[in-house]
Amino acid sequence: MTKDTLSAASARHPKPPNTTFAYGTAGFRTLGSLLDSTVFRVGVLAALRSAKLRGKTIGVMITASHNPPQDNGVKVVDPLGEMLPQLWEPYATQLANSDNLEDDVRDIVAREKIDVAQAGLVVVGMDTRETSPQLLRAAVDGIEVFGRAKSFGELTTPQLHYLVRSHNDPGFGEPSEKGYNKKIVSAVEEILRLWNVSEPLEITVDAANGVGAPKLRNLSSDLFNISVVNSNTQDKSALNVECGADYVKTNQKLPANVQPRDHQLYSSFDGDADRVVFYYTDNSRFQLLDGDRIATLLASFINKLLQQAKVEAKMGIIQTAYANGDSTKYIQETLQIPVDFTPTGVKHLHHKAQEYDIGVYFEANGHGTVLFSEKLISKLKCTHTGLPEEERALKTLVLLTEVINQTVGDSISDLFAVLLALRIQNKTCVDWGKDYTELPNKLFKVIVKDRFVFKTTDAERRLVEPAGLQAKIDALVAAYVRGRSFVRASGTENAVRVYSEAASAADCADLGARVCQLLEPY
Ligand code: G16
Repeated sequence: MTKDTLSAASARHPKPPNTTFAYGTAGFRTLGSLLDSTVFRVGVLAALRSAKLRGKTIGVMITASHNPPQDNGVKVVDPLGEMLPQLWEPYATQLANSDNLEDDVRDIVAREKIDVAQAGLVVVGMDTRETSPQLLRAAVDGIEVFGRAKSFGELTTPQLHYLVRSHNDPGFGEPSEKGYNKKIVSAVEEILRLWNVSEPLEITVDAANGVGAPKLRNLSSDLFNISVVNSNTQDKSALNVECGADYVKTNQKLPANVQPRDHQLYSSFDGDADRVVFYYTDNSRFQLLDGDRIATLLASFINKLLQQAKVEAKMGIIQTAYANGDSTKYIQETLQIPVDFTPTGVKHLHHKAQEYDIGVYFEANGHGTVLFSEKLISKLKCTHTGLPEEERALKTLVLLTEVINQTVGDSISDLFAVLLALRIQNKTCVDWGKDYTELPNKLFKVIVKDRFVFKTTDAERRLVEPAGLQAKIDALVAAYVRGRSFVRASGTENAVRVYSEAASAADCADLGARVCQLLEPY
C-alpha cells in the first residue's frame, strides 16, 4: 500500500465533523458542499475495485440526478456498466465514515485479498451542478492513490455507464461519447429505413436544465427533429426546478416552458438524463405516460416483433411498489407477461431483469430499460428465414438492442425506443394513453426527524418498523375501494415517501393525506 500517498492525498480532503454518510438507493447523496471527502474516498474505493477485478475499468459518476441544485452525489459503476455490487456498499460506507482511512483501506484490501498494484483505469463523469467540477477533482485525487483516472467531464449518467462497458468490452461500441452517439443514431436510422419511415420523428423534450440538453443536441439526423426546452445549464439554480421527470411525475402536471398542443407527445428528462416520462394533453387535460406505460408499450412492441420473427423468448416485466395497480393487472391479464416486484432502485430491478431472455424493467418514475440476454441476441443474429417480414422483425430486434442502453436506464435511448415503437405501430400518444386506464395515484414527501427508523419488507410494500404503524396503515387502506398505500424512506433524499392509490381521485388524495398524518409523531 502506498501509505504516504494515501495519507497525503486524504489530508487535502478532510472529512466534515459530525456528519454520517449513508450509501443509499443510488450511492451517496447529500449537500454537495459536504461531499468532498466522501467523493475522494469513493475514488479510492473505485481504484480498489479495479484492482480486485485485475485492472478492469471502473466508473465514477458525480451526480445527484433528480435532487435539488444544492445536492450532489457519487456512484460507482462496475465493468459491464452495472452498479457497484451490493456486497461492496458497506465498504463504501466504511470508507466514507472512516476516522482512520489507512486502517480501513488496509482492512478492505485484506478482506478482499486485493493486490493494489493491479489497479487499472477509472473513468469519471459529472453532471452540470455547481459543485460537480470540484468533486470530480476529489474523485480523481482518490483514484490516483492506487490507479489511473480519465475524466470525461460533463456526461449523462447512462453515457458514463456506456463508457465503462465499452472500455472493457470493445464489441459494445467505441469507448467515447462520439461512439455512444453513433451507436444510437445509426441504429435508429437503420430501423426507420427498414420500415420505410420518411417523416422525421418529432418531439419536444424538457431537459430539466440539466446535462441531457447539450447531449441531446449533439445527436443529429435528417430522420429526427428534437426540440429541447429547459436547457439552461448555465443557471445552476435552475436544475430540476419546476421541470424535469421527477417534477412532472410527482406533481402530475406540465413542466415550465411547455405550452402543449393537444394530442402532441412531450417528454421530460431528469437532471442526469437517466429517467424519462412522456405526456400529452387532451382538451387541455394532462395525461401522464410514466415508466409503467413505457414498460407496457415497449414490451408489447417487442412481443409483436418476436411473433413476426417467429422467435420464442422468455420475457418478464419488473416493477416496484410504485407501479400502478392497473398497470400490473394489464400486464398480467392482457399482455400475459409475468411481473416481478423488487425494492426501489435500479440495482434491484436490473438483476431481476437479467433472469429473462428479455427483461423489461421500469420504475414508475421513468427509470428503466430493456435487457436482452447475450444468448437471445446471438440467436436473433443467427436466424435467417429469407422471408421479408420475418427478416425485418429480426433485424429490428437486433437494432433495438443497440438503441436501448443495455447497461442502465437512459432517457435518450428510451426516448428513441418509444418514438420508434409508436411510429412503427402507427400508434398515437392518445392510443398509447388508452392501452389501459390507471387507478388515481399520488406521491407525498414527508420530512421526519429520522427517516432511518422506517424499515420495510415485501419489496418495500410493508413496514416492519416503527412497530404498529403498518397495522394502522392497513386499517386506513381497508376503508377505500381498491385502496393501496405504503410508506418507505427515500434513499436519495432526506424524506419519507408515501404512495396512495384508490378507485377515485378523491379517495386516493384522502387516503394519502391520512397516511401522512400517521407520520406526524415521527
Ligand atoms: C434514483 C434511483 C432510482 C430511484 C430513485 C428514487 O434515481 O436510481 O432507482 O427510483 O433514485 O429513490 P428513492 O425513492 O429511494 O429516493 P435518480 O434518478 O435520482 O438517480
